[in-house]
Amino acid sequence: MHMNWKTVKDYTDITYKKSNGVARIAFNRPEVRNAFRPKTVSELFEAFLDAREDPSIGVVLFSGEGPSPKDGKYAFCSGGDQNARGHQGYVDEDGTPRLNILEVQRLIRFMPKVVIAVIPGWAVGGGHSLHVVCDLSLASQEHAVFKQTDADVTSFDGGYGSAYLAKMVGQKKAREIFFLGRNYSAQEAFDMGMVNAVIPHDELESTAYDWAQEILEKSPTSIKMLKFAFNATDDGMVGQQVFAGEATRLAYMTEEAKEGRNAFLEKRKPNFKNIKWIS
Ligand code: S0N
Repeated sequence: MHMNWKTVKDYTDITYKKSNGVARIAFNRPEVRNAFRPKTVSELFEAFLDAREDPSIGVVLFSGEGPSPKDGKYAFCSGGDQNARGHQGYVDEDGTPRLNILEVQRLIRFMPKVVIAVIPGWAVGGGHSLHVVCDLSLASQEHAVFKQTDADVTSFDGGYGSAYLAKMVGQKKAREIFFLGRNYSAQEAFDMGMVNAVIPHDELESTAYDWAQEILEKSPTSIKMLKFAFNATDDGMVGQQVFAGEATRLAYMTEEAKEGRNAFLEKRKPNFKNIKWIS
């Protein structure tokens, strides 16, 4: 299907567009390898929230604009902007230190829609963790590079970025990625199981869009329940809560739910006698 992107809102640090059931959110600071500062994170949060709340959207593509006007290199994201980093976090325009990228991670993790990381270049530090938390990852064959610098800059994503990564690539490999901080190509990332496909750079965006359209042909309730089921095993009580919330929504659609509600409103005892105990 033809990509017919329409800009949702003009931001300074990101771009945000929609087309045929797909939202595309991308970092737009290519001159610093798409590092995020507090303003970037606020904009990301607002855009992801909008995509989550829009019932016409089923898939979100998460990428990075580029190439850099300075040297022509591509990036998904190089993590927290080290120029904005103060003693207590990343300092916003009001001087308040923030550590809010984890809220974006949770939005991605818990939204009932598929989020695909579309990785045109560097995925580094907190940027690496963002691709890990996405449901799927597609990487540029020529330009994508994966790297964890957390241990170089005294930073550590002890949540999804590391522990969930280990579920994906295995404990030994995840520890190697963090402890040595080496560069890994798209093919190496694919071979260790943290990337779904390696795509020629010129076809990356259209392939991601095609994957999104393929997903949009599936049953939305199935996709949503499957995502939350995949999550639940690693997310403890919160995973159970999110899965159970959707199960409650399904229960609301039954005849017995109507009887329970009507009985309360009509101030009578509910009559569930006609409801079968199906096994
Ligand atoms: C990405 C790298 C490997 C690219 O190397 P390359 O291609 O040689 O380019 P450079 O010449 O190094 O960079 C080009 C220009 O871009 C600037 N730049 C790059 N990355 C950053 C950055 N992260 N912050 C600020 N500027 C950046 C360069 O300075 C250069 O600019 P000029 O042209 O002016 O010299 C390489 O650049 C690299 O290693 N970058 C740093 C990667 C890094 O260490 N990132 C931070 C890791 N930590 C986090 O992400 C924190 C995570 C986090 O936020 C968090 C964690 C836990 C709990 C909460 C939080 C939270 O904040 O919420």
